[in-house]
Amino acid sequence: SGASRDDDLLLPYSRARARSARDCTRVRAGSREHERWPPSPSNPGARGPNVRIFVSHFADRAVAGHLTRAAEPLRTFSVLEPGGPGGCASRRRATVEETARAAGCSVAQNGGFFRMDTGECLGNVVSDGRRVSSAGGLQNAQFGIRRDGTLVTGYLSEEEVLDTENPFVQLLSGVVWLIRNGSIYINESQAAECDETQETGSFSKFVNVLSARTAVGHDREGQLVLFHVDGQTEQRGINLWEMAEFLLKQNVVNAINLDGGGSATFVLNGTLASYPSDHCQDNMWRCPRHVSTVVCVHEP
Ligand code: M6P
Repeated sequence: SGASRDDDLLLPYSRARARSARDCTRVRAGSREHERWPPSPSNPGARGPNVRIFVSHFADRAVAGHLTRAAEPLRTFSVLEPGGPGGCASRRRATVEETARAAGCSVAQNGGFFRMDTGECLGNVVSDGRRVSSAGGLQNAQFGIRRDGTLVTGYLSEEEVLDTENPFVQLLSGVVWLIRNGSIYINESQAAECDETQETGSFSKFVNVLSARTAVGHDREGQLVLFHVDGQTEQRGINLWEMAEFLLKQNVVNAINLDGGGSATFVLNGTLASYPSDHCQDNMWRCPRHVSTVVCVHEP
């Protein structure tokens, strides 16, 4: 939709309210709001990722999850296509375990959003230097690493995604920039982002509903941070405000929300280590969903 805010004011109330998508305008050129974090000095003695398990109270609910930190993200973090290279082109879907085992990830979670009916990877995907999916300028929260190790979080025009001087080596798209430079940025995200990238419902339902959630970002030391909590849409889990507040307390400086709900999956050394909410064919059991891209922590 090309309608501007001012146009909205001229529309009859019902028509303005009926618009399902906000700001799904393509930004091809120029600069959009984002944050850059300089690469931290390399530390050859650094060990593998630090994985912490928590069962924490959010309001009165106990919710279980994982917080992972990894040093030297340029050398230890990859965005992976579903089932390996070529997965986005072939609209493949795979479990996080399948994708993570093949790539040797010590920690892996589901990553970007995808179309549940077609398997299409949504948004930007740069996987180990290969650009395999494009947002086409649609505005959603991005997280990426440029060739020199700079961590980039926020909004990017298509021109900025395609930069060749210091290109992205890893990049993926979420929905909602949770934390910008140490402050919660959810209201601003709701005004700025295209909400057709998520299929949960209205943008405010997507933000406020209890669900399983995942996120990616970085802390004040320039370490990569992965976050995961178990849940079940509308019954268990946390909303985006609760996730952002948790991450702020963990010294996270910038973070974006990745796919959640039945897609939320945490895999440790190739083995499922979370309680996914998706049902198996037999409704009594839960099965890890076949998802799209994966965020992976691996050996340097
Ligand atoms: C479908 C099924 C269920 C799942 C539900 C919610 O009905 O796949 O098993 O629990 O979707 O999925 P989500 O939390 O991803 O919205």
